[in-house]
Amino acid sequence: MANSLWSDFLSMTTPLAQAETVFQHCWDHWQPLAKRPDLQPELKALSALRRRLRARLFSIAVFGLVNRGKSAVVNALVGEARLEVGPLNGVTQKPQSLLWRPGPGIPWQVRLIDTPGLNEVNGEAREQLAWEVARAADLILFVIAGDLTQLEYQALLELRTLHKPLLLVLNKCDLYSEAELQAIREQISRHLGWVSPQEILTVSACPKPQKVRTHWPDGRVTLDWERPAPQIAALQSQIVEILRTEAESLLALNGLKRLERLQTQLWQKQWQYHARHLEQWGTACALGKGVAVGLAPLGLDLLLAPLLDSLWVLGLGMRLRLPWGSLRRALEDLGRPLLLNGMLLLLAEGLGTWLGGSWGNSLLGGVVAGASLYRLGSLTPPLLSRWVSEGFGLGAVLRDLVGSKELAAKV
Ligand SMILES: Nc1nc2c(ncn2[C@@H]2O[C@H](COP(=O)(O)OP(=O)(O)OP(=O)(O)O)[C@@H](O)[C@H]2O)c(=O)[nH]1
Ligand SMILES: [Mg+2]
Repeated sequence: MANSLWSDFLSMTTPLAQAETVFQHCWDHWQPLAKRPDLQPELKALSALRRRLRARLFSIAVFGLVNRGKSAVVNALVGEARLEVGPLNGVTQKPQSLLWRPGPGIPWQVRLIDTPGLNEVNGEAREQLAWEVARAADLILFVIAGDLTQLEYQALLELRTLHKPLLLVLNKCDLYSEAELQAIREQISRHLGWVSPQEILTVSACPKPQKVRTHWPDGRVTLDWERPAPQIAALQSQIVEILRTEAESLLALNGLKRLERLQTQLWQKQWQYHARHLEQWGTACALGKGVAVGLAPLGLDLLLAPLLDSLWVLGLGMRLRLPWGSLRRALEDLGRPLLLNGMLLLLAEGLGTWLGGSWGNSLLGGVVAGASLYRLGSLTPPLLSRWVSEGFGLGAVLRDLVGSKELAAKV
């Protein structure tokens, strides 16, 4: 699809509709290859991603070190003690998700994913799982329970590289006075440099039980331990605000970014699958071009060479079943190498004529023409996924989403 058509399309539709159209193009493209065993993992992931987008399922990962109250935060958000909470490190051993209805008028299904603590003893594999969840999530809640430790600081720096919206949740605020909380927030803000003290959300997901004295009508006085209600409103309203204003763009953006990664993997495999044939075909094309340019009359050979290079790009596209839109991008990317090929040919022919007249011209011209086509083939694999991204409209929609001001401020 031409660029102008894409921009018309982008201005008319919502981010999710755009993302769904791109997914549909990719899906239609890969469906004929659904039975290829080597593509199964990526095609399964593509199918799951498409289902999630269609279901409007927004994922929130709850992330942090052990014992910070991550599971308690999830319980407080859903309003029920659904996940196990406990004083020992490593209570949560694997990611667990709960569906959450955050309030009326929000058309999104929200999945809260609790993750194992990052620094659990001998928990490297579980930490890995937690990172995978964070990478797949649309929003990350990073739970802390006091001033930042070195590990938390490093994890936050790493999370920032995912370019996802992140809410910093300071839990267990019942253990601190208002002045202490303010001091902690200011200290964290100073250390991080990219979050203001007001942006750090203070909550108490599972406050410490307190002694409650009850005076009964018969004059008895009893003393009981009672757990105060969780204080989670600040976090809840912030999430609802994000869901109201940005969920659609975030869902589309995250889905498309993951699609882009899948596409790269799929095209790498596709290239490997065809590598032997492509190699043989590339060599035959290079030889054919060399002979044709060598035999063509002077002048005509200079026109023939770029024409044959372009035909080679077209042939490659047809062999790999590239979408038509990607050929335009391919020719754009290969513009410089094509120009360089032309200049090298001109030089070689000049040198050949000087050294050996018309025979020298044909011989040297033919060799350089063949070698330059061969070189084009070696430039192609790393560029393939970019060409296809453009062909499916993925690149244009991603640029549009990342360029949108409100989102750029968040991610
Ligand atoms: N005082 C206080 N304690 C809390 C609060 N939230 C959680 N806790 C306590 O902190 C401990 C750890 O809570 P969890 O929710 O299990 O912590 P977690 O981060 O999920 O821990 P792992 O699953 O081990 O990584 C429990 O004993 C909770 O009762 C809170 O707001 N205030
Ligand atoms: Mg837990």
